[in-house]
Amino acid sequence: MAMKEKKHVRIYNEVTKEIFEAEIAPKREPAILRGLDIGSAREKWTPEYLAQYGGERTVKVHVCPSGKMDFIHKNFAYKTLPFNQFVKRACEDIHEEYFISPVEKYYLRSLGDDPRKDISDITVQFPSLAQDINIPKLYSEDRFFSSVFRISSPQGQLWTHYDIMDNLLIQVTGRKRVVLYSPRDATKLYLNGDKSEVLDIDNPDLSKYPKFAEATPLECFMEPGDVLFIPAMWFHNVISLQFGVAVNVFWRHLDPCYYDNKDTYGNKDLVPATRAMQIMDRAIKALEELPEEYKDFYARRVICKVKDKCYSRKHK
Ligand code: AKG
Repeated sequence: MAMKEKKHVRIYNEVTKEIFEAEIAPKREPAILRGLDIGSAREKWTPEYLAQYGGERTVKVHVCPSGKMDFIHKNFAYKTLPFNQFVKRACEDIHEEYFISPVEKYYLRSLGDDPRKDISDITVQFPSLAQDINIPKLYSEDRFFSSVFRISSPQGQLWTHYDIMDNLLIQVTGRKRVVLYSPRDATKLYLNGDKSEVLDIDNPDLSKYPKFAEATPLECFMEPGDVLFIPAMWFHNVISLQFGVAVNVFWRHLDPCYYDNKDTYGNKDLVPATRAMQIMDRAIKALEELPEEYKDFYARRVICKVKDKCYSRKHK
């Protein structure tokens, strides 16, 4: 079975907050925002500069023998390194000092001071570097949730996942490819929590994941200075084509009552959604008490009911 042809993310130039709020965010589709002022970081953030100004603060990083990180078979380890050491290693092809292999790859998703309680905010964890970046204020500042460093070795690939908040991914240095899938493709992505089990999106095993062929990929290649708007729940898979530094900002675009207060990553499902999933687990348990043919019959009825009542008219 052939996979669907890739579509391309729409590019907008020199967008203002007014245009973003009136025309782009309401579409609920990813968009590349080009020509925004992201500050002097774009020129300044060489590996040497990052190492000097990021200093010795320790960071927890993913270390993987190959670029393709596999969350199912856990082919990576979490290791702690001083930030300057990490940057040095992440831009090397072959390492003199290493954990697993001389060609291992590194990936940083920065965390808060206490990752269980604190939210990543680069102005708190990396104040001198944060001065160099101008985060485009396309959202109301009182909605800000977190700012996260994403620093990757060349060929580092992050699995397909979704977040529950709106997001601006600011590519500061290095090129990367991002492939996105609509929230409506959730049923074709073989989800395990917030992640897709289909790791090799370019050569998927369609005998194991046949429905993946029906998902429609939306692709973009980000250049330094590009900002990608990733609306909440849009799945994204990211590969760094070069050593690259990005900062992403999440903000709460919905009423604060929806969000789980214990969410430090911006990826815990909204409170009513978590409740619905738990109720569904209980419904499944109840169905399992039935003889096979009744279970099948009532499962179909439950699905019909959920579809009729809950699918959006726009997408039925
Ligand atoms: C995000 O912005 O949510 C990402 O997952 C970006 C990952 C990356 O750019 O490395």
